[in-house]
Amino acid sequence: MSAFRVCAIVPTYDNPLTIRAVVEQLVPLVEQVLVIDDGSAEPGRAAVDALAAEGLACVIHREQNGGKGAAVKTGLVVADEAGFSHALQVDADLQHDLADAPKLLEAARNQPTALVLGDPRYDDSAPSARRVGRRITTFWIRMETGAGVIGDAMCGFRVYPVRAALRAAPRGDAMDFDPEIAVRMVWSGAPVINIPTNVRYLAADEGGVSHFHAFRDNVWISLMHSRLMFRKVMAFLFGAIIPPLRLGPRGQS
Ligand SMILES: Nc1nc2c(ncn2[C@@H]2O[C@H](COP(=O)(O)OP(=O)(O)OP(=O)(O)O)[C@@H](O)[C@H]2O)c(=O)[nH]1
Ligand SMILES: [Mg+2]
Repeated sequence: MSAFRVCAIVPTYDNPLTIRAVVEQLVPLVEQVLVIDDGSAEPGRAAVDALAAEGLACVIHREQNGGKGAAVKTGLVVADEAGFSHALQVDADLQHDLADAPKLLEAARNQPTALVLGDPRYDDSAPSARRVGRRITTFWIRMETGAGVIGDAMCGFRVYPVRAALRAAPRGDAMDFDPEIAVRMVWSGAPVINIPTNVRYLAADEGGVSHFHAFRDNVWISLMHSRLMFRKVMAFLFGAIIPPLRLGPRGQS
């Protein structure tokens, strides 16, 4: 593999109160911070433009909101074009404990082919509906990858080897992206390293904002698991005669 060069990818959709603190903490840790603005309204857009003007981040605007997954995919393509071998993905809502970022990066440096996943530890601020949703996803992930491989597939704090992430070619553009890319990378043979990390939910007056739509996003996530399970069952039944895994970018498998 080429030299270890790491950037951060921060997808953001309307995080005007928290994006600066996230970027400022990332600047000393990575070579470049890529902020992917996913069609934010004016306050969020102004906040990221200020970061670009100060040279703290490279900001890419998606003019239309496309979903978290679409934003991260944009970031992965830009990271690859810029020659980064690895990308640290971080949400823009200050939920992640960036004091743990050096641990994730160290794990990636030691095992460059690995997918390094934050394994969240929630405090009392976590809404119970989100805990339940994550337990359901964890059940499906175990069916798809086996137990003990992926600690938590939903956590948006992780390090990708960029090329392997692009080759995994997940279809999901919304909140289904995080679990789907993790499963597909495991199927492609990437080792997984799970690193415990605290996650907190900020109050609204601190800038805490979630765009997670309990109904819409859980429907997308369920459809994604159905697709993956169908593919897994087909691979199990007919693996010898159909290619069980997507091996290249979409359209090239
Ligand atoms: N929900 C959502 N988030 C987006 C979108 N585009 C980019 N993002 C960013 O993706 C990250 C995660 O979004 P959140 O809404 O916090 O989703 P989450 O962390 O899974 O959900 P919570 O656990 O409720 O916080 C944030 O940095 C968002 O700004 C989008 O279209 N929808
Ligand atoms: Mg969040």
